[in-house]
Amino acid sequence: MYSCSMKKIILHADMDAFFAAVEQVNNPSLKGKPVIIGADPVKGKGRGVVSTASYEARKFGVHSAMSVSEAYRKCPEGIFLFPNMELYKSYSKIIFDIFRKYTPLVEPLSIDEAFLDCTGSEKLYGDGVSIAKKIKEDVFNSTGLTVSVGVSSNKSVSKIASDLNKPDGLSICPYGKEKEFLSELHISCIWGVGKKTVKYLESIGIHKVGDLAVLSSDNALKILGNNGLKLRRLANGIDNREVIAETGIQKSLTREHTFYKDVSSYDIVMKTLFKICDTVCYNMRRDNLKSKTAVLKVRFENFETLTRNYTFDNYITTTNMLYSEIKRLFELVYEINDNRKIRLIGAGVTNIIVDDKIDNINQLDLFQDKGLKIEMDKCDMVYDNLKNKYGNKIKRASLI
Ligand code: TTP
Ligand code: MG
Repeated sequence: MYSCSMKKIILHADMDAFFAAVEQVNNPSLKGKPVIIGADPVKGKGRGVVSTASYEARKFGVHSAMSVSEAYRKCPEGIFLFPNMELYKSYSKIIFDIFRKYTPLVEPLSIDEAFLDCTGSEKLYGDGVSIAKKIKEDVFNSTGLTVSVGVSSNKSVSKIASDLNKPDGLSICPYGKEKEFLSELHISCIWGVGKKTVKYLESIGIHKVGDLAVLSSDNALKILGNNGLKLRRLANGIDNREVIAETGIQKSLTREHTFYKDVSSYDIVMKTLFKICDTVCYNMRRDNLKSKTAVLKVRFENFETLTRNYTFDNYITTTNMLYSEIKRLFELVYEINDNRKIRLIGAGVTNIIVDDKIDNINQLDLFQDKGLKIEMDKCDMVYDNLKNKYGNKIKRASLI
């Protein structure tokens, strides 16, 4: 029998000490010095947290998310700078333009990090290792910055690999060796294994990825609940997720909200996310846009920004379908970073297609859903009709 699965070349690229490194190339007098990006430490009395620290500062034990006052105590000679997001964004653009030279399939994860599916680029640029080397060189020649790259046949392994030899790293996992590659690493490297899960797994003697990989599926389910089988697959080096490219055409429909004051209340975040999902879904139904991929964006108080996505088997049609997935994605992110306040959240859909074949859903009679081919929530239908008629003053009771 022929197998339809094809060996892929997936790269994960992550800039080294990004904000701090940009400051250093932008101002050469900072080269080789401990640079700490965050707030003013006010001689150890300042508030706020560290966004990142140069590798020189990391030697003193300074790291992202530490309070600036603690960073000051560990490294009083450090050069503390406020973040200059506009500067970092301009460098990010140069870097992502370089990534897109090597493949159109670039999925950004944050301002300094992306997956690249280079499967189709072999003829032009050589195998995965050659492509990774070229990208590293290109980024360095254009910006003076270093990037660490992981190369393997899937997202999860490449992401783990890029972190193994930072800074200026290049780590390769040969095809077919994924499981061995991971087996001696600590479980915390697995995507979705947060602090709480690590603590629990260690308490029952599971420390290495290899320990997780050998669990029977029954045990994985018993120990880790619904996520058990997925985490066990990842521990075995198996990950079939596609790299989802961001293109220039309107392919996404998202909304974001910056809080007036950074928030730590789960309820406020959830309410805001529901509101956003509601608006996005209404617009999607109104304009006959269809998507299977939900996206979430979270920016923490220290400007760390994460995006997560999930692709359903079916199209997202109801507000509740989108909202429950966004909620799940948020909870995955939040477990890892639980004590940080949130500055901004965003949600929506990506990989949109416009479907002209479906009649305008809004013209259908309220409860006459017999002939409707796509699943549609009745509450959404009533809501859409009222909103079309009376405009934005129509609000869901749950949001009043
Ligand atoms: P990271 O890639 O996580 O960190 P980094 O690039 O500084 O260092 P590394 O070499 O370990 O990759 O994050 C990218 C940027 O995002 C980082 O330079 C600053 C910002 N950031 C925050 O603002 N807060 C945080 O807690 C983290 C982790 C990152
Ligand atoms: Mg980085």
